[in-house]
Amino acid sequence: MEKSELGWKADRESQWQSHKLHSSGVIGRIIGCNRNVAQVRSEAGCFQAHIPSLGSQLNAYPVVGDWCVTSKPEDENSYLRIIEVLNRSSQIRRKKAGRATEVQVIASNVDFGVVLTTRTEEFNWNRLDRYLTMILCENIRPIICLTKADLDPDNSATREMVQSRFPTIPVHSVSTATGQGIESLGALLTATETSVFLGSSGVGKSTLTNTLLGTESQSTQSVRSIDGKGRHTTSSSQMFHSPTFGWIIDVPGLREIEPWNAHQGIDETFLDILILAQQCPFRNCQHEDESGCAVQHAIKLGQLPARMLKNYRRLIREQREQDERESQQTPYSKKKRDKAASKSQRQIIKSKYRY
Ligand SMILES: Nc1nc2c(ncn2[C@@H]2O[C@H](COP(=O)(O)OP(=O)(O)OP(=O)(O)O)[C@@H](O)[C@H]2O)c(=O)[nH]1
Ligand SMILES: [Mg+2]
Ligand SMILES: [Zn+2]
Repeated sequence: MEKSELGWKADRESQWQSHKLHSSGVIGRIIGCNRNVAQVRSEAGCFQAHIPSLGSQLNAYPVVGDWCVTSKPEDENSYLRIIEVLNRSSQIRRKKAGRATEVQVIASNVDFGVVLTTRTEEFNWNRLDRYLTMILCENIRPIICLTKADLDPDNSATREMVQSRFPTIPVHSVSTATGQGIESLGALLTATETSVFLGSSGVGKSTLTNTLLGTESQSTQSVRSIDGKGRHTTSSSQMFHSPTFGWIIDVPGLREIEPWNAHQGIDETFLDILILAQQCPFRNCQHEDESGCAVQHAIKLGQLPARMLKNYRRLIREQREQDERESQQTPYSKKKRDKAASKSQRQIIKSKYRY
């Protein structure tokens, strides 16, 4: 398989030509990670590589989707050495579950971030907001996929409800059981690009992966009927290739989703609040009980759901906590984080009118 089929883009080639390891190393893409072994796919074939421990000299801890420079493969059974992880064009990042303030990269070099969600009794806006925040703070095109449409008799109303909240993001109702929406979703994906499927356990990520691949590559499992929760069938991330739909990264469902360093992603996801806030009399309005607050006014008029402000506030609070904890850990990291939020709020608001 050629590099371009693996998702290698032309702009990487010139960088690689002048890379210090150009003559001694081989380019490969990490298509699977399980504990400390990675599957690496290169033009020469598919190989295994040991993932060095976290404290090693490697510039980044490799994840699925990464391009890396490896030692030259000797034979099919020998393990490659990962020498360097190349700069990522995008990454899906969250705060590692648990107490430590550390980042976990879930997938990298992704072109499409497909968020899968399904309508149970109440629509879970909070999870959708969080997944979109992770996607929108990166150079990744978002797609929302409402799964198991066959089980939602009002699926077209659900789609419209979600579409009106996110007017610029493609929203598709799909069912792997009836085939509804599969074709129109597939039409967005391209043969040489990479999509990551994100969503709670049991939402149907692996089933949709299999449907698009036309194979049973990933195992799937029915959801516990009592609480409707999945069982975490997929336990490690893996990337699959379809000649039509390109690379699909199927990841395990995440229980805790706290986006990492995601100020810009929050601004993009909660654009409605950002626009209203421009009319608040105070520049640093917290939208609580300040007089004349345009956000609170919109809530009173029923133009903005109160839960949206609640989710927004929670995300902002988490980001502040991350910033504070990180600046305690390393004095310079705060500066780095601020710089990472590259697009200004003004630019984000302006971009709304591009569509
Ligand atoms: N009725 C119906 N069931 C579906 C559909 N898609 C998936 N399912 C079922 O939902 C269950 C869970 O699907 P999976 O694909 O394993 O879910 P997952 O998101 O990969 O879950 P994790 O790997 O645990 O993160 C399986 O029993 C599927 O058969 C659908 O469109 N309609
Ligand atoms: Mg799965
Ligand atoms: Zn306000």
